[in-house]
Amino acid sequence: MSAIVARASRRAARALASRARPSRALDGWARDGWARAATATATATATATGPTTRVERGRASATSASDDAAVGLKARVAAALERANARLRAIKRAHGDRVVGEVTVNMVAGGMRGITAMLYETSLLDAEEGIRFRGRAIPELREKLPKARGGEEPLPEGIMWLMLTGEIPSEAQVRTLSAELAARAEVPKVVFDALDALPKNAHPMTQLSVALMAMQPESKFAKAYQDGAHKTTFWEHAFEDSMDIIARLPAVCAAIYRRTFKDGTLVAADASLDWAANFAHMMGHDSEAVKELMRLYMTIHVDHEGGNVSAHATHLVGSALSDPYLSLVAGLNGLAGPLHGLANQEVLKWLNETREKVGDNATKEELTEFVWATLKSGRVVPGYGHGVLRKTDPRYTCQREFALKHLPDDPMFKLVGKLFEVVPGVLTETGKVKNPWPNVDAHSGVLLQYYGITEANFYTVLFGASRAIGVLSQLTLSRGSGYPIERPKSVTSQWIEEKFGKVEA
Ligand code: NMX
Ligand code: MLT
Repeated sequence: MSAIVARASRRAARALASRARPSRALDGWARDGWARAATATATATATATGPTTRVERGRASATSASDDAAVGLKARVAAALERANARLRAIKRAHGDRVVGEVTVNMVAGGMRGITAMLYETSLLDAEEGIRFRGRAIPELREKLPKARGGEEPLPEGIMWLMLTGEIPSEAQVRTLSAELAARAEVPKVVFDALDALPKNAHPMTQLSVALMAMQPESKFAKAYQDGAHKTTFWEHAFEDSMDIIARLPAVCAAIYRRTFKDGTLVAADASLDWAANFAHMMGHDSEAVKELMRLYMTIHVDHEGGNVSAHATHLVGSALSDPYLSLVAGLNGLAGPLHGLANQEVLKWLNETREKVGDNATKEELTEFVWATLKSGRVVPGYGHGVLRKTDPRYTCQREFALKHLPDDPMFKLVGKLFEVVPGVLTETGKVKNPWPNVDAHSGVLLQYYGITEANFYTVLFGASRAIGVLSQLTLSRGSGYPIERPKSVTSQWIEEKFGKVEA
């Protein structure tokens, strides 16, 4: 196995060497970052070829990772998996027969809400406090994860590293990862051909799905499986596919953006930039402010434990050993639903509708009336409510903090703030909404539109690019821990009556 890691590191080093001369002038961060990344990758190669067993490599990694990027991500994942698997075996031995919870008929008939039924390591959602990534809440991560030089928001590469390894990466490790992603970023031509075959008005999420499917024939996981790979190596192939997909997403998504909403000309990648900044750049949005927003946006949307539709769908499909391309597309197609990720586009449309109807200086009474009108027309209030959360989403709160700092006078931001004062009251008054507070989608569009990304139909693609990092990280870990095919039991309504008694309709 160490040979595989070593091969991967050598490949990355070669790719880095060939790409380490971006045509545009590099700023200090980038020049520094590239030089250090190339050195780090070379060192990773040496480290990975050294120890012969997984355990030895894990130990060697543990000593050097603290001070440098000397150990590449794949070797750190190997070491983390080894620890995690030993722990999981011990947990099963000690607690395997313990009861986690009870399942009522209402839970079975109610979208499985409240049923704890899945292992998912990258993040955990608390109904009151919100999401924690490997035990760490968003404010802590905003402080501790590495940032771009001069930037204040975390780099999404950092949270990816954290989710895959459980470790906060050093700056050097994150720069190594940025560089490795840049080295893998070339998108095959077939993707653009597939996009060109679609009508221009195909929804951007449909385009994303098709683009990823066009890349699927390149799956290293699928090929390795067909070539008879041993199951203990599955995670390595899943990791390779995941890295390729994440690396290519900025170019793919930017192409979708520019062909759907701009003149169709593509902006070349700037390999000196970090992943999120390059994403903004390829979309054609080059200000430092947009790059900072993209870093924050891509960090906070990555993961929301395992039960949400996109994570669960990816996890489920992956459990059949469908490759990461097939699995991710399943998840993204779920994200494209209006009760899930598409809610961010719905929010912006609804805010525009609100503004048109009641203007910028609406009173609370006028806004209350408008919210009731939305409900009475049989629609939901987008951006409010949640299947698990019972308080304001901390992802909403951190976007509000960003807005207070960068766009305090934006009329749309003010409208979002005013709605926060009336929507929870109205939803509570309905007597049925379990969580009347805003979720992540209530805020994201307002930040994007402020910086000129006004095309609401594109917003879920941005969510999807970020979510890919989370669900593919877990997919890699799931294969590394040998999770079985997922297959819960379903029952018929007749089965329920036969078990608990016949009822009169
Ligand atoms: N507006 C109107 N009605 C709502 C809302 C809302 N924002 N939230 C919940 N309800 C209704 C829900 O439709 C259900 O009605 P009924 O019994 O008539 O079917 C009732 O309240 C009970 O639902 P809950 O148990 O509170 O919520 P549930 O867990 O079923 O659904 C959501 C969670 C997120 C799907 C729901 O709150 C919703 O539709 N919100 C609006 C869409 C949205 O913002 N989605 C994004 C979620 C975050 N994300 O990115 O995925
Ligand atoms: C998410 O980010 O996936 C959403 O908040 C939905 C969820 O957690 O169910």
